[in-house]
Amino acid sequence: ATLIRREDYLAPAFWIRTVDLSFDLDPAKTLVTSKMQIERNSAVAHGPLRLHGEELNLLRVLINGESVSFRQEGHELIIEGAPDADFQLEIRNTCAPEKNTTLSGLYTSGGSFFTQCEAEGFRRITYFLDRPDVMAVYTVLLRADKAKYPVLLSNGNLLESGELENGRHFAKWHDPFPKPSYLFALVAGDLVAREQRIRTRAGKDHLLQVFVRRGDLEKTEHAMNSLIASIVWDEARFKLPLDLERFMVVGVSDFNMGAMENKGLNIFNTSALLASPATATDADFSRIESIVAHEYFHNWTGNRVTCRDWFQLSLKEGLTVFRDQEFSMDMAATPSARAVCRIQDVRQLRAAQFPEDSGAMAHPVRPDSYVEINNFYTATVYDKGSEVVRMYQTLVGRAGFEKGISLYFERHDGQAVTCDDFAQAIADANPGSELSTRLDSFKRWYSQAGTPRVQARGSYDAASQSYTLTLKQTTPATPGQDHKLPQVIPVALGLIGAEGQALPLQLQGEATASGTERVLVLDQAEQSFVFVNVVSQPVPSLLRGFSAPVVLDDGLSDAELLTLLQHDSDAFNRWEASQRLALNRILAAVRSGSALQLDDAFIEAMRAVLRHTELDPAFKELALTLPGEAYIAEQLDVVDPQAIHAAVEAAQAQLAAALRDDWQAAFEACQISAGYAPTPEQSGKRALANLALSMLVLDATRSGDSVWPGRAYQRFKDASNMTDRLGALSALVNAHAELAEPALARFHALFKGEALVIDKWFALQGRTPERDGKSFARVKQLMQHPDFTLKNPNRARSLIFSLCMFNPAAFHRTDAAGYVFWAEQVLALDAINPQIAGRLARVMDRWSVLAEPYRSAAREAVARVAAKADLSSDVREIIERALA
Ligand code: BAL
Ligand code: ZN
Repeated sequence: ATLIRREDYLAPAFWIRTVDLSFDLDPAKTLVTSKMQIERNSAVAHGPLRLHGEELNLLRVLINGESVSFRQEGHELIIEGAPDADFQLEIRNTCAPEKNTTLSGLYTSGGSFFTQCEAEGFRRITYFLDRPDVMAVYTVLLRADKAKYPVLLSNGNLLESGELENGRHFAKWHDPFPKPSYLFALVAGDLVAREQRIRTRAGKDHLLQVFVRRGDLEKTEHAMNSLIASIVWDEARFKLPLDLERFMVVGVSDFNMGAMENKGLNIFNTSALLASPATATDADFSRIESIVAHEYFHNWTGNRVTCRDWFQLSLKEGLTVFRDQEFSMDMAATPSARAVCRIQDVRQLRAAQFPEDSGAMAHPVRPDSYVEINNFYTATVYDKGSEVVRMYQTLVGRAGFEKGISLYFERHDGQAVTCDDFAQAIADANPGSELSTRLDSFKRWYSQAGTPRVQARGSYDAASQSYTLTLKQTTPATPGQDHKLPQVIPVALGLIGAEGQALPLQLQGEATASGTERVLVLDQAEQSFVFVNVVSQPVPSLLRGFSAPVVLDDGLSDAELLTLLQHDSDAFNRWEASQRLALNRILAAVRSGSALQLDDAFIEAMRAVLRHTELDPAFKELALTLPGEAYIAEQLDVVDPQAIHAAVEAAQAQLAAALRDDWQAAFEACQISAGYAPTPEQSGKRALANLALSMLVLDATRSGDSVWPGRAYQRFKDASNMTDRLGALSALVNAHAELAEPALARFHALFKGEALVIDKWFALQGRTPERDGKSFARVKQLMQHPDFTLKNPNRARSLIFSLCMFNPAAFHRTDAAGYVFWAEQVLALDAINPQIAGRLARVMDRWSVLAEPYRSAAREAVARVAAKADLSSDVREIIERALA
């Protein structure tokens, strides 16, 4: 495995302009013929033609119809004698789809054929210049047995289809848009489609289709609605229309990612596509909406303009995550529901990306090197990348950002470009803006890894009625980056007066105040801002809406946090105040090694939130949910997962007991009589009802009372939707109630044939809080369950990842059995599917911050994996970084 460096980028020596592919589909041996029109890149010195190919059986190579000499070296096919003039290269090879357990390239799932080509899967189908800057026009002929594979799909438009001899048939597809090979797709199988014809604003007609296995059709309505909403939104917000007559989406149950944006033929993990009220939760409905949107939005941000090389991955991913987050917020409609979206996105960023940025795999949004690109589809590239795009919008304003996007497409439509090109377009569209005047330093967000720390301290001078806010920033060292320069950090803020009122904001030197919220730009290591005409000592509300992906130390006291929780007009910071109040208490207990004892001030503040007559249930649920254990661990230099878990459990138990009557009132107030709809309003109520129920069952189980466990069991049995059913089941399981066992058995029996629901059944047990080693033991036992298999990524994730990533108290054991289990599963998965194994390997990114005895045992487990000679390059890279 070799290290690939961004600075070594070279344009390709050849361009492939068109490619005619024909497939004779057979699960054991598929024959692929590829005819490519190729020309030399005159800008590059002459050299051989080097094509990528992996796990292929080469049958013949012709140039302009004549045989030509070639050699194969590693994963390359090298042709020294390629002509200078344009030529046709014909390659014939076979591959073995049914043996392909990696789910990269062409593979079979449930008796149908599917492809996954991003990032480097196309080379597992045929020999090609498999790099995103080589864009070709594809024509694809598919031939297969008609009875087994009645549906034959590829990118673009259907040119013709018909019958062949021996019960076979064919379909020929043409995609008019030049595209990189990673966007190629084919599907062949016994599938059915939900169809919808639409006319867009531009007056064009389009056919939308969602293909799934028979029996799943009624679970596609939500995805279709989400697709239509995405099309409408992108036209309205960014003036980006659907550019194909036909847009297809296909579901597959064996899939490494959530979904894939192949041009005109998106392929989805069924978990990101199928939903019915009986089988999917509110969270599933909202995840499906955002993933359908995400893949659709890629049609412009990713497909029409793509990446020059894989180092630029965030060019399309960060931007497209930003777009899907904006879409979800716009769909949420009310200000409060928008804030809920934002809070959920930030919670996710802090739970996944912050730890990544402080661990062995820390890398910039635009990485400088990689061994295996699959390892860089990360929270940093996606979620921090999205925060970087959000900061552009914050700095140039919403209208300015939309102008920037227009200029980006004006300049680069049809091209493969870089993050620099994107930055330049946004800046050039906004001359004189806060962005364009400091573009070079802003771009440090692409090159510096690590989460910046911002310290904020205010001092009020009553005599001059001025308030001086001093901001300091530092970014910690990360692997390979010892010294960091200051970042450009937009700090949205307001000042809150003694009565909770928003104070007018006037900086020294300004003639008048301008509103009660504004954005300061911190771009030095230290800067002070002086506000004048401040009538009383204010409480600063900083980093509103989480205006930059940083860790903020504002030094606020409990009293000041309580003021924010009560009065801040920014819902994000109100929520943040609730989390900080909880976090301070949990951290104090963990640091001192003493048992956590919640104080009345905190409990009364939480009671006030729960009883509040104006706050939405969705907000209440978020504010009353304690910070996650991964986020708590992030705040500590030495991490004892058991101590963290004990403090969180104690806080939960005390909140459950102290607010018992309020939980009951909230539970009852959140009952819904209307039919199920996955709206923000209904799902907020269900979320709070489920939290309240879990608290009531927890408290009852501890005190030996059987009323609430009984009610939860009844609710579990009678539920009319999966959100309520799984909520009640989780309440019983997480509280280790006696009724948990019969409920689990009943749930399994009820949903035997529903793979996505059985995944939930495994996941719930994988995440059950540890009690006397029983949760860990149960996971090991479930590995033997007839429904368990390592081959299906969703199933492997539901049990193994749930334990290793989301159940710290069950995983981090003093006897190291969790780590031994992890090492075994990484190795077992690596033999089947290196991409999934690489993901699981990431669990040990932060082994070195663990307290003893966990630290030594974790290191030993990592070393045990490292000792295996034939690891995939995926796992090898992660493990070597962990040990570096
Ligand atoms: N491009 C890989 C899947 C996604 O981010 O949409
Ligand atoms: Zn994406």
